[in-house]
Amino acid sequence: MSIKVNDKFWERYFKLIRDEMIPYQWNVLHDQENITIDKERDDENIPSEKSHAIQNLKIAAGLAEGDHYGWLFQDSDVYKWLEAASNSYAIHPDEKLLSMMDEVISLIEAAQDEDGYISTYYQINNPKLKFRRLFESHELYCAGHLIEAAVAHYKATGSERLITVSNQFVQCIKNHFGDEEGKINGADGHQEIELALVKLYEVTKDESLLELSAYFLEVRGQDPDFYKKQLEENIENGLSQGPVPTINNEYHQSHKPVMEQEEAVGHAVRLVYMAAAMADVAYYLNNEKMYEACKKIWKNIVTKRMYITGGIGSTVHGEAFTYDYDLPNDTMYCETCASIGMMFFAKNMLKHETDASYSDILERCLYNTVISGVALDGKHFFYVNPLEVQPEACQKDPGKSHVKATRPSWFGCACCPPNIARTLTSLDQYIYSSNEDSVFAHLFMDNEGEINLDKGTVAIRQETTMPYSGNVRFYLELDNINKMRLGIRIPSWAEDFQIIKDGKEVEGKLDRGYLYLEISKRQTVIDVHFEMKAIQWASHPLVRGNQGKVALQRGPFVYCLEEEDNGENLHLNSITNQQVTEKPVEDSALGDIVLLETIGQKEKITKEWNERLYQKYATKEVEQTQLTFIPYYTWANRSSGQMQVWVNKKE
Ligand code: FUB
Ligand code: ZN
Repeated sequence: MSIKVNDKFWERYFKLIRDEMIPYQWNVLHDQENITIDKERDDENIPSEKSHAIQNLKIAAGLAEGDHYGWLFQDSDVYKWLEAASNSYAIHPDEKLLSMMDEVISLIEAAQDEDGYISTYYQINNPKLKFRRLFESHELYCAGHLIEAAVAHYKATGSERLITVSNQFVQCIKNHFGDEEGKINGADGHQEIELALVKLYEVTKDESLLELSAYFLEVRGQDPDFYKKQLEENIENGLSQGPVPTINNEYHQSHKPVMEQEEAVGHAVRLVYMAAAMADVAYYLNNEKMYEACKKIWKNIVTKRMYITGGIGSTVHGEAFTYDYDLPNDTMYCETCASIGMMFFAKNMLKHETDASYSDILERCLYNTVISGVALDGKHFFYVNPLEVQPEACQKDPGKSHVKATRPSWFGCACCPPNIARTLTSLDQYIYSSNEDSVFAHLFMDNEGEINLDKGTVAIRQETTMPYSGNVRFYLELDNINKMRLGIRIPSWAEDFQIIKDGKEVEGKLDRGYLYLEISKRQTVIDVHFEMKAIQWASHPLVRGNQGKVALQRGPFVYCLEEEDNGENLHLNSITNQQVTEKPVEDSALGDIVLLETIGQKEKITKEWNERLYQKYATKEVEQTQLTFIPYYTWANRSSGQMQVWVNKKE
């Protein structure tokens, strides 16, 4: 499949990534950008003086002297940058970018040990503890990001340099890990290599990579004491390793074998990276039991533990899931990377079954939490994506130090910024999937390309007014095929739709949220019209904080109120039964957007409240107010102020 996205909405992001994010992130990784790096939360142990990521590689390569600086996984920032740069190069080849990538690749080659190992923290500061503190070491997590970068770089440029580095590291890993006597029989504390190995398999067709991935998935949780035992062994072997922490197995999803895990627990990014890998391995190895396990985890997330914005992770403590229906709007985590991981999970679930419940979530994550993670200038980022913010609380409530009212320039832990860049530049891989005789359209954006089916090729082109309104036109041209099926996702936000094939309205067959059309002419034009209007969503009654509230959505975008448009004390506003109108604005400070407006009510703070905190209940005085909603992803791009997604509803 080869698809090129030429969509106005997304091309703005590709350009932003190419012109701003990639050069900016390159400078930050080289410690050449004059910025303040924020701690992701109040914690004096967070390394936030500088990135030092390139310098760490130089030191490991023997090209500079000094100590490692930053998190144990600082190398992954460089690998994710390289992946984003490769994807961007594929969209828009550019010699300067190619030479920047070559420079970094040379450094990685130089930093790699003879035996294939690379992890600059352990190489520089702690060689004796290589692979011996897997609960936190992130060595295989970094290997995974290296592999993903290698695959992207190979696909974009044809160069095998990083594939060679990856293969050498994989061999080193195979030499150390496995259930044979004398090997380490366990997995990294942070899942990532599992999904990366499948990607490497996809380009090399080396089946041992699939087996290694399956091994890492299946060994997790077999011995819940594995991480603890590793630390105890270090003590027995006289290896100095600092204080021994208590291991929280749920945090690492190592409390039981993955096939038995039915709920989303622990660190949210780890969980969804793991689940994405499980879905992929299950697909390639035809492992029905593993797919069934994925379905249980998926169901638990989307029916009980996910925010309407596609955010996951209800608490900062362990950046983790908590319990069913616990979705606080102002203390949540909703890490950008976690929603990116949900996109990976959804994409891989779609390989098993074309079911709109997967692609709806993919779209929800992408158009809301994922792009909320980057400011419209491409140089400021959210790690945590709240659904309700009061800036004073971010500053004065220690329990909300992780919630930022505006996007910082960078973080001590910089996992999210390059993750956004690499994901958005790979959007072409999320639009369609196919099988022997069908093409499935999951996302709607202008694009064109070719998809290979068993008997031939279909040239496909989408022209659409999405995400602003719901018109999509498909042009199909069959080459060597007599017939095929096109499955078109009917989004959950489209209350009605109409399909016109070669000028005639058709009904098609609806199955699990996809409308199927039989295509038998060489050239076919299909027009789809999705009704796109503001919808008011309610939450399950057990989501305590959303009781009596609604959230607005139009098309793929969830909306929010911001103080800039609505004044302070957003919590005093209510939506009434007045009509919600749409107001398209072009070239605004927030770009081209459609505002939603309605006449609501605002509770007055009457003078009786002066000097009082409580008084006997009396009917509240309200005044009419105009409420203006903006797409959630655009919030915090103008001023620092309050923001709220869920708003009181008065019948
Ligand atoms: O641990 C590596 C990355 O840093 C995780 O995926 C993020 O949640 C952040 O903790
Ligand atoms: Zn992150």
